[in-house]
Amino acid sequence: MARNVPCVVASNKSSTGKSVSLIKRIMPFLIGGLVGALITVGLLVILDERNSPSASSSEWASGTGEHAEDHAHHSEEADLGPAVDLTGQTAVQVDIKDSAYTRRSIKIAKGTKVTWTNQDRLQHNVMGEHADGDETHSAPDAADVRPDVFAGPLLAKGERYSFTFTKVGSYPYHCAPHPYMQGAVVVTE
Ligand SMILES: [Cu+2]
Repeated sequence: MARNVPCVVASNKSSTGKSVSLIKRIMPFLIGGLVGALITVGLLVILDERNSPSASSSEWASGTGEHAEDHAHHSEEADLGPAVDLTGQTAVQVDIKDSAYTRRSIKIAKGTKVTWTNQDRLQHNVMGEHADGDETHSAPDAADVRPDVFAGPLLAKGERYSFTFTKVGSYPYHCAPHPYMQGAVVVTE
């Protein structure tokens, strides 16, 4: 019995010794984890602080976003270059090549028929500006194409779409699956 007590103590000691050494072993991980957590929290706070002003500035920007879009629009229109004057012709051709309309901006006389021909393997279409037209969307089915609506079907290589412009005005257009493809038709008397 007398031996048991020190034995128990010894075993206690050894177990506390073990748990102490366990803590010693774990401590670096605990500290590491704690430091990691603190760094993470710190980063989150910094990111949050960065986000909140940018969120409010983006809100502010979205207030002026329309202006920004306007500018983008103007610059896009400027990018189309000066309209090629084709007012002397009654039928006009525009090729679609390398995902672009070859004559991006044309000026025609009222009643002129414009024909777009796709030279790309990629399918393209031609359709007048509309809501959400700056996002990728589907082109009208060939069966739904109407002669009085400026919206053509997807064209395979070599296929063409024609539209006769009967009203004076400016007709910006784009490609449904590739809205960055843009062009314009200006119709004069
Ligand atoms: Cu396209």
